[in-house]
Amino acid sequence: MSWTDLARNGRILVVDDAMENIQILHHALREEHEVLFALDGEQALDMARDQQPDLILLDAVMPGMDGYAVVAALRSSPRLQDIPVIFVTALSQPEDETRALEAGAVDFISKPFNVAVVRARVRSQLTIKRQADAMRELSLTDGLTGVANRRNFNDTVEAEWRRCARAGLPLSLIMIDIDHFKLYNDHYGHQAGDACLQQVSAAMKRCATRPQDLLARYGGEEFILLLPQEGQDGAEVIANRIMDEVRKLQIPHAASPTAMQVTLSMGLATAQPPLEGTDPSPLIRAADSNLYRAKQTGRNRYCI
Ligand code: GH3
Ligand code: MG
Ligand code: MG
Ligand code: MG
Repeated sequence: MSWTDLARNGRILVVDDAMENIQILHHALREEHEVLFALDGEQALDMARDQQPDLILLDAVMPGMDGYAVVAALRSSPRLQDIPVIFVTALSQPEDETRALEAGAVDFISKPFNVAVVRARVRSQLTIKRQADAMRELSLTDGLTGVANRRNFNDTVEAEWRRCARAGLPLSLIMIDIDHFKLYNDHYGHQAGDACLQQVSAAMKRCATRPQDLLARYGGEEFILLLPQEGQDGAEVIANRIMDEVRKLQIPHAASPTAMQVTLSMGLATAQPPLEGTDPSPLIRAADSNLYRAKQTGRNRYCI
């Protein structure tokens, strides 16, 4: 994608207590972007939460919650803190601008403004935002399989643990390891091994599709599936589904001493409410030791 393409088609939230100011900005931006608007600070925060805009153009002086308070609220919310904010305001003193930048705005435009300059600054901030989003996505994704990486899992499991603890919900984990994968590599070659990892992870991903489910590559040929709000029965259903899906792939494994095709071993562990403490690591250890038992007792199975 080119530099200019990156900057187009963003979703922009315009916040101003004067409708005519909103109309001017809407007119300036609507050809390239989707423009939403809010007439006060509270409405702006609600819109930001519901619509997740790529950029906010924010008036400073508004009755009730002013622009500075809106930026402060955005910056203190984990879900909203990465949305860039440009002040567009009749204020024009250096201290107004400094205060806005210190509060967390990325740019400051004084009224009256030049429309072409506003468009250009908007494009520039959208480009930076897209690049930051892409970097973040890369830093959380496993390069070979496209599933979450271990860092992503570690962050997510802690957040989900806290959420389930608060809501009185269970949380389950499935630790998954490919059987005799070293022999697979030795027999078919490392590239075939990579392709196998891709196929198996795609099949596993099809088995847990709720938005809160997270499949992560935990190590070389080891994966972990995070199932928030899922008790032991639900986790077993998903484990069986994964077994079926991978069996259906029918990936030949002529070197395996236990099966003619690629199989998995799994360890399941469930924390029932009330979830204690804030540390999911005992549950991860439990899933791991159940996986070890599945290996010890013949592979191609799950243990609870
Ligand atoms: P077990 O059934 O006990 O799990 O045996 P195993 O051979 O699967 O287990 P082991 O831990 O001995 O070997 C794991 C193998 O996975 C060794 C390593 O070369 C391979 N592996 C790890 N990461 C990758 C990868 O990214 N690509 C490929 N092709 N192989 C990998
Ligand atoms: Mg105003
Ligand atoms: Mg293995
Ligand atoms: Mg392993």
